[in-house]
Amino acid sequence: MAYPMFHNLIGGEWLAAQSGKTILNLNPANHADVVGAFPSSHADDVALAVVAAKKAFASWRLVAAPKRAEILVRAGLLLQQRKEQYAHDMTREMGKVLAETRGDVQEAIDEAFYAAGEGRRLFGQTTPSELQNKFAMSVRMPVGVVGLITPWNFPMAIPSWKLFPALVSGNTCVIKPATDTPLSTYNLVQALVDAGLPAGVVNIVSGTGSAVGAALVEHPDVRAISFTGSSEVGSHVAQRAAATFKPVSLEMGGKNAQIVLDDANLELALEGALWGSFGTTGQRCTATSRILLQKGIADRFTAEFVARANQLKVGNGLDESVEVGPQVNASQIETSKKYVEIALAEGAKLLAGGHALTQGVYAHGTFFEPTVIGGVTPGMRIAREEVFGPVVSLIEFESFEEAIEIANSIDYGLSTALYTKDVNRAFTAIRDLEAGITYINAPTIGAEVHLPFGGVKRTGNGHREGNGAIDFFTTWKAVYVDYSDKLQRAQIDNAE
Ligand code: UN1
Repeated sequence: MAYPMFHNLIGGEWLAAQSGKTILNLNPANHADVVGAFPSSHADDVALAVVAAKKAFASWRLVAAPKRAEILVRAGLLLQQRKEQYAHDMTREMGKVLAETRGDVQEAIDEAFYAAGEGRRLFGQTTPSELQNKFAMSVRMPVGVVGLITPWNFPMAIPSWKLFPALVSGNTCVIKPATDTPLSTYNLVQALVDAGLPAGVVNIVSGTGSAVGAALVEHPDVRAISFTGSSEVGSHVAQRAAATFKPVSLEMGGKNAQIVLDDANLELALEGALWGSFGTTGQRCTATSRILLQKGIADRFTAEFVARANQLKVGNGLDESVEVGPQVNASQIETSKKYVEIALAEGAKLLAGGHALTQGVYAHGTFFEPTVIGGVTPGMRIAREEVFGPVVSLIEFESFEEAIEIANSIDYGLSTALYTKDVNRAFTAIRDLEAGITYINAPTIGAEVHLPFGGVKRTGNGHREGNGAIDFFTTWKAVYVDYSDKLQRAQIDNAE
């Protein structure tokens, strides 16, 4: 079957990988559907892209920030026009249902307008000097060439979280799209190109993490790396980047808890848990993977939740009636299977799903049943390790304090949710939950682009995307302007 060939974007030109090799992008709902062939690039392609980005940096950094921002506004408007097409492309390459891929494109649109607003802010500070007739201020400077390594689960939104703030700040970029879902990054960058982005300001180099990602991290002229992916890979990235003292922003795993107290609106908690656990087929770093149930409502919640999980329609995300799409690839299916086995071996109970779907309409894709595991205790591996699939654990508790303790007892700290009507407990949870995000009466998924996004512990290394990305993509310069026309010695001439 014929399928399109895609090339790297380097210095404004579309170039094949120097290896001449490609990687096929397959529809996870139907592997016979080949979305396209993308370059299988290596360090030599990365090197070319970095040269192009370095060259473009010399002029891009001098474009006034409000003008850089206008390109983002135009790109945002183009994304609005192309939303439906790009959502279809994304469902085809990634699997999640159309309502969600429309949301993913929308998140990129939101980010375009939000980051564009920074073009007229990029605020620094002024402060009094300790000396007379001397002016002191701090200004934000771009970092230079930045390397962006992005995941497959939000194949347009997450690249936009990195590209747009990096660009408005005056950096030039080399982006490595996820190996499974490069088309959405291409679509995003195409919108930027059509919006008038100069050649070389954004370069795309496709390929595997071990070839392209590693080369970006090690390249001496790449000044910073922004990475979203697993904690294992993130740890390698940070260690390798340390050799050249590159700042690294890491956005990694989660094991997010939704806590439901006895006084909660049960219907709301059920809807939230279902959406948080099985939206995006559980493949979000913010996905609900532990539901903590207070004893008084646990039985009722469990029965209803299991019934609803069993009713979810699994299938090809291009079918508007489908609620849960495929997992992105066979290796993710293996992980889901493995964790179901581990959970059962540890003594937990399978309450719903638990198996790959392989027959009939599912025969040519990578589908897994929405899976609910009950009788889970906080020490079990299924309660502690990230699955990144449609597998959720139910854990029961007695007191509010115990729930907070269980929620915090893991190595991750991205998102948390509490369902209650008790305002005192809500604010106590906001204070005490160890996570970058806490929702009250809303599920663990659904962050908005203009708030800080990121987490603690194994989830991140302290940086934030959204409101916070500018801090990563700029570096401070302190500026002193002495208009006294004489030598004034700091710490000496102001002594008396
Ligand atoms: C992710 O899963 O990596 O908050 C990002 C959310 C989305 C982003 C998820 N807006 O669920």
